[in-house]
This record gives sequence, structure tokens and C-alpha cells, in this order.
Amino acid sequence: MSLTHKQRMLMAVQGDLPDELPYAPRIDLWYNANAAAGTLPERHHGRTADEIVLAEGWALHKVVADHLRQPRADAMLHRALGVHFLKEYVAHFIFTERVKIDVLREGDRTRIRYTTAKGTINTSTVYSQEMRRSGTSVPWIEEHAVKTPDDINVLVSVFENMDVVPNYETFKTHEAQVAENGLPVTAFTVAAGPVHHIQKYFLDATEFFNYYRDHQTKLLRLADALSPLYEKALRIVAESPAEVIQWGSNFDDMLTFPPMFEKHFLPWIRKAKEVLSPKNIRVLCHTDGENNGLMDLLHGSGMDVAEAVCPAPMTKVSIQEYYRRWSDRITIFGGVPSNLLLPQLTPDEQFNSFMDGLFSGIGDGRRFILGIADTTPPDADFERLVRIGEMVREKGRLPLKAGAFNPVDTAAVAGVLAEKESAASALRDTRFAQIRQAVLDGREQDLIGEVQELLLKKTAPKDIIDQGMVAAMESLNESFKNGTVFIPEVLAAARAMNAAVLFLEPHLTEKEKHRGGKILIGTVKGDLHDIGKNMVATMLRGVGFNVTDLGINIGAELFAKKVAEERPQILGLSALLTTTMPEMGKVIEALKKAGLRNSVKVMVGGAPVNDRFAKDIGADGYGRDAAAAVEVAKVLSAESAHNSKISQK
Ligand code: B1M
Repeated sequence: MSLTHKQRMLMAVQGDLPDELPYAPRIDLWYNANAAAGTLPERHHGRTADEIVLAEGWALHKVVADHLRQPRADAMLHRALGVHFLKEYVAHFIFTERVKIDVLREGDRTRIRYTTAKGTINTSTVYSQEMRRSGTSVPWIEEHAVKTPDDINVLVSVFENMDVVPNYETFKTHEAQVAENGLPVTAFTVAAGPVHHIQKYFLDATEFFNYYRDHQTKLLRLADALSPLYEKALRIVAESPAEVIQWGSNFDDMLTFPPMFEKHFLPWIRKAKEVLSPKNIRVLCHTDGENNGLMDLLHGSGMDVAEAVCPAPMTKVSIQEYYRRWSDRITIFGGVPSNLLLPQLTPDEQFNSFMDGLFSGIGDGRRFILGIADTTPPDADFERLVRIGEMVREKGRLPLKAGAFNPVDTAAVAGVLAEKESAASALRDTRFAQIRQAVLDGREQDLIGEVQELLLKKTAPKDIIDQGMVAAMESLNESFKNGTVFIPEVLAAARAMNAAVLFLEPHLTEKEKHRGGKILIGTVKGDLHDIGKNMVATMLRGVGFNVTDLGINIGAELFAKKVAEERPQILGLSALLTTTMPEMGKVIEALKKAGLRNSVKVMVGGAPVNDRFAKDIGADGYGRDAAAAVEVAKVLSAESAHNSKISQK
């Protein structure tokens, strides 16, 4: 008799060899978007997501809670505090009567005021029709709880006035519904401990890095207020019926960068393992980001399952490398990057070659659950999911037999790792050594002091900028790319440089003031990712561009309107989702329609974007990362200046 889906997944999680490779594709986003648009495959019309999965013979993916279908109306009300009342969670954080809560609903927006004896904090979240249509199920935090360092004290008191209680009954019902069709995973937040909780919920994603650098003591005081709740929740999980708990999500070597991961996340993953392992409860982490710089830390963290593993060509680590480095103790869940399901990005032969490479690159198939990382995109070719299911049936018997090995095309990966020229010659001029060091350390006041001294010595302001500050930023960009410097340092350096350039402004000629040119930048419509875009904006400011950041979720018409008003030399577009990439093309069309295309250079970037796509949509430049974006912007700015000279002649 063959095993059930649940038995197979549990065996994979425990390191045993089931009869067949478990296959549990996550389809919630794809389902929500296509059900709303009436575009489900005909044979699945009228079915729920689970019914579709079961009809195809796959295992249910039950890691992420189903935020849209919850018994409690307030399930996601306190999202901005990371407090969720979800049926899948075996422990719930609850407020005591010492926290006064005022809720105000304004259309798609929910504003909440939390008051304790220490003061008040405000949050707001948005869940719009547009988000529903795109399949997103989680409200977006528009106003974060921490806007000033003082808010941290109030938050401390909110969490000191909270408790955690068991919630086993609804989990048991959920577990009974999943039955033998999948492995239900529980959680109580999706953070890997208190500091990660602060990062995920309380602060704007980019602002977190500034606070981590400038107000770390305060942040750690807040983490201390959260710790007893996390400790108690762990004890509650230990006594629960759950067999696997999700402990942290969106690990990524830039966001959860190695030193921070090691200091604040690792101890809590180990603690979770220590408390839960004796109870046979496994620890699963949602590792959907770029893990290249975290490989060894994650391997040594004690986690049992790395879920949503998203390999090359979407990230730098190949699936074969993941398996080789991790599978002695970590079960890999995922393995098929979501772009593989998009024929417009991945032709058939590349898809087949990837799948071949996967089947023959994961040893005997132990400790592996096949899935889509992170999730099936709304515009995926559903038949590719079906074909993966067929491949599992055809060649997924375990132990796997070594097949013909068709290695994945890793050219993109090699490109990502390629070195760029350094600013070494500028660094040799010792007059600017102190300036460069102050930039590198992000010491704003010291930097201004050094600038003042050089001005007194009659040093040309332009040299101070170019040979001092810009040279330092360029070398920092290199180190950032190499993974030896992390986001907080880069943001601090760029901030210090921005302040020093402002200080120098009265000493610059008109031409020098506008040396970088003007750039408008924004994330395209339907896309809420902004960390990368913010990094790019900060770096561009750092090297002297005048940057206006339009924010996220910006439609094509608004981009065109802003270009007409502000007349920038460059328009920068960022997109992190394959579903929102086409918006970039729409922006270019809108510029053409408004007769503005020839007056502005368009630069595009973001994880799924590549050079070919940029050319296809008619963009002028593509930046692979923030450092590359700076280089491209310099070239585009020079071209733009050249063109305007010609048109003036
Ligand atoms: Co999202 N997410 N996410 N996510 N998320 C990705 C992008 C994803 C690749 C994860 C995966 O599958 N492994 C995947 C997209 C898959 C695809 O489309 N094929 C994904 C998904 C599916 C989703 C949701 C749909 C999840 C869901 O609901 N089930 C949802 C969508 C929400 C929406 O936008 N409508 C969602 C939500 C979120 C969070 C809110 C949880 C959070 C975003 C927080 C925020 O930005 N404020 C988040 C995160 C953090 C990620 C990952 C893990 C990390 C992104 C990041 O910030 N990286 C990401 C995984 C990944 O990218 N591998 C993922 C660090 C940042 C510094 O790098 O943004 O790449 P990056 O920016 C780089 C370059 O790309 C470049 O320079 C930057 C600095 O070097 N660059 C430019 C960026 N913009 C540029 C512009 C330029 C030039 C260069 O010129 C103008």
C-alpha cells in the first residue's frame, strides 16, 4: 500500500526515505488571483484551491496560514503589531485590559490607536480591491508603529501588557480537515524571535536598518519586552498537537544579513529547536530570499526544514549546491523557482533542463519535498505544475536513480558574482583619507568637520566630493556587493554623505551642484516591495544625484505626470514581482503617449528584471543591483546631457 501525502512529507522531514518524492506546490496566490478573475483552468472551475490540488493528485501545501478564510473577523486586525488570531496558530498573543485599543475603519484602510499608561502609538493597514485581485491575502502595513525612537517606549509597555494563550482547538479542526493530504504547519508569528519581530512588523523595512544602527539599545529593550512572550509561546507550542512549526520567514542575506542573523536570529532558532525537539516538533523556516551569504549559518542553526528554497537562476545558489551543503541535516522544501512556471521568461527546453538537473542533482532524494518557491505566480502556466506532477510519478520513486545530468544555466549566477572595477586610484590620495573613513563609518558630524578643514586649506569642493566621498561610496558599493558590508552601513554612509554635500552646496558652482542630474524613482503598480528601490535611491543620492522617490505601487499615468512636472533626466522603475514587471513597459508607453519619451532616460531594475527584458520593453538601462544602478545612471545622465547639448545647437 502506498503512503499518504502526510506520511511521505513527515518521513522527508524526519530524514527517512519515503516511497516517492513528496510534491506539494503552493498555489494560494495563483488561485486567489485566477478565481477572482474567472480564469481558473476549465476543468477546475468552481473548485477550491485544495480541491484543485487533490484532484491533480498532489499534496496540500499547508505552511502559510489561509489569511482569507478565518473563523475570527479580527484575525488580521493587529497585523501591524504582528499579532494574529489565526486558526492555524496554536498560540495567540492577547492584549490585557491595560492596553486600550481604538479601531477606525476608513474604506480599505484600518487605523488603530493603542494606548497604555506610557502613551499612544498609531498604526494603519490597507487591504484594497487591487490587492485582492492580484491574489495578495495579507494587509499591507501603511503606517508602522515606530515612527520616532519614543514610540519604542510605548511599544515596550504594550508588549509588557500582553499575554500568550494556547489555541489548540481550532488547530485540531484545521489538522482534521487537512487529514492525510498534507502536513499542517503551525506558527504564532512568522518571525524568528523578538528582533526579527521588530524588523518584520514595527518599522518601515528600510528604516529598520537605520534604527538597528542608531538606536540599537532601545530596539533591544523592546526585544526584551517581547522575549517572555516568545518563551511562553514556545512552551505552549511544545504541548500542542502540532508536528511542525514555522519559525521565521523571508530570510535573505541582505535583509537578515549575516552578522545580525548570527547575533539575534540564530540563538532563537536554536532555542526553538531545544524546546521543541524533545517533543518531536520540527522547526521550519521560510527561506525564500537570497541565501548565498547565509548558507553555513542556516545549516548550523538547528532548523529541520528550509521551506520555499528558491534556487538559481532566480538566486545565486543552485539546487544542487543546496542539496549538497544542507541535506545531511536539513530537509529542503521547494526547489522550483517560480519563474520556471512562466513561459514568457523560461522557454520549455530551459524548464525541462532545470527539472532534469533537479531530479539528478538531489542524491537519492532523501530530505526533499518538491515545491514552488515562493509560490505559484498568478500568470503561471498551470500545465507546468501538472508536468512536474507527472515527472514525480514517472521518475520520483525513491531512492532516485542517477539520471542524465543537465546542469542549470548558471551564466546569470556567474554574472551576479562578477567583479567590477574598483576606486583604488582615488583611494591612494591621502589628503582625503579622513573624509573617506568618516563616510565609510557613517560619522556625519566628523565628516562635516573634515570637510570644513579641507575647505580652510583651500581644497576644491569638487575634489572633496569626488576623491573623498564618492570614492568612499564606490568602494563601499563594492564591499556591499561582495557581502563584506551590510545594509545599515551603506545607508549610514550615504546619509552622512548627503548631509556633507548639503553643507558643501554654497561652495559649489551651479554646474557642480547639478553634476549628477535629477532622477525620479518608484516601484511600479501592484508592487509593494521597496527595500531595493530605497537602497538604489540612497546610493544615487550618495553619489550626487538629486533623487525624488515617488514611493510604491505607482501607476503608469502618475509616473508620466511626474515626469512632465519635474522634468528629470532619468526615470527609475523598480519591480520585484514577475506579475508587475509588465507595468514597466506600460510606463514607457505612457511616456510615449504623453510625448515625453525622448526627454527622459528610463532605467529599470529589481530581482526578476534582466538586461533582455529591459531591451524588450525599450528601457535605456538596467541596473542589476544598487552599485550597478549608480554606474548605469552616470552613463545615462552623461548621454542625456550630451543629447540636450546637441538639441540646443
Ligand atoms: Co516578496 N517576493 N512577496 N515580500 N520578497 C519576492 C520578490 C520573491 C522573489 C520571493 C520568492 O519567490 N523567492 C517573490 C516574487 C516571485 C515572482 O514574482 N516570481 C515574492 C512574492 C511572491 C511576494 C508576495 C506575492 C508573497 C505573497 O503574498 N504570497 C507578496 C507580494 C506583495 C506585493 O508586492 N504586492 C510579497 C511580499 C513581501 C513582503 C511584504 C513580505 C516583503 C517586502 C517588504 C518590503 O519591500 N517593504 C517581501 C520580501 C522581503 C521578499 C524577498 C524575500 C526579499 C526582497 C528584498 O527586499 N531583497 C524576495 C526574495 C528575493 O528577492 N529573492 C521576495 C533585498 C533588496 C535589497 O534586494 O529588492 O532585489 P532587491 O533590490 C536590489 C536589486 O534588485 C536592485 O538593487 C537592489 C539593491 O542591490 N534593484 C534595482 C531594485 N530595484 C532597482 C531599480 C533600479 C536598479 C536596480 O533602477 C531603477
